Amino acid sequence: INSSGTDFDYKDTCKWAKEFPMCGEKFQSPINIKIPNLESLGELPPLKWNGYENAPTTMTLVNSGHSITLTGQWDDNNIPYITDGPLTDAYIFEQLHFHWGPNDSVGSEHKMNGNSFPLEMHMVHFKKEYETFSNAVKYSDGLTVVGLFFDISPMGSEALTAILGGVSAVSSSKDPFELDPFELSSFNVAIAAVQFATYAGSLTTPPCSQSVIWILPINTLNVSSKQMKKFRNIELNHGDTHNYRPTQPLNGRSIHIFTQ
Ligand code: SG5
Ligand code: ZN
Repeated sequence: INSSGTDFDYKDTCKWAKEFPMCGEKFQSPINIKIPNLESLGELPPLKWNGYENAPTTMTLVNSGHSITLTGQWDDNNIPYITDGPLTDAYIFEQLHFHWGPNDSVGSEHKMNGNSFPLEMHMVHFKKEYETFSNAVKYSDGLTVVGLFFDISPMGSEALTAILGGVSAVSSSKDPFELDPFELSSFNVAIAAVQFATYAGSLTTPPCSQSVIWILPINTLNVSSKQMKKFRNIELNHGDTHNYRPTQPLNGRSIHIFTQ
């Protein structure tokens, strides 16, 4: 619910721009990433994950009505942040959440060579110099979101198990659920030594602020069918059965590639 008392749904995402004008701007997300067309950023330093091995003191899962969102509280100096790669400063971890759909052929927001994945996870970070997430959203380099793609595999993913352990408590409830704290490093370990695509875009939900440096590893992690079933059981606002926005026009932006 925004300040004018309205909310958005996924039934007609083209209507978002009527109430949220930035959703109609030119450099929106998600996009389709065509791998053969990428330009190389050359010799970038590897992306660096700092403090991801630190477990938080508390960890909370909440159903926002648009996704499930995981947040944590870390002691001073223990808070996870990323640096280097295409980034010019430290970006502090804010939250992670997921996008999915009613069946395995859809769900991810970004596409790779026109292909969708059943699940996409977003690790949202804000630029340290802007101090807070809500302030950082006002700047074109305010946020960086690392998006991870998941594909179906019988084994699923251990890291998802820890999150999904709390999902039944929030599937039909807006009450926050306290998880047993765990470190987030399993996700970045899983994408060690892979290539990344990066481009400038927006939040994929209203208000669609064009404040995001997107970082997308070009590989997939595993999710089992049983794990996907748990995502699809989460009750979203307005009876939505998916929470992905369709891909948006590139409008001349370049997508760069780099390796860790
Ligand atoms: C917004 O952007 C919201 C997120 C929302 C993303 O700015 O942030 C806030 O409102 C600050 C609290 O919503 C929440 O965090 C709800 C608790 O994403 C989601 O988590 C729901 C999909 C959109 O982010 S994205 O561009 O990475 N998809
Ligand atoms: Zn997202």
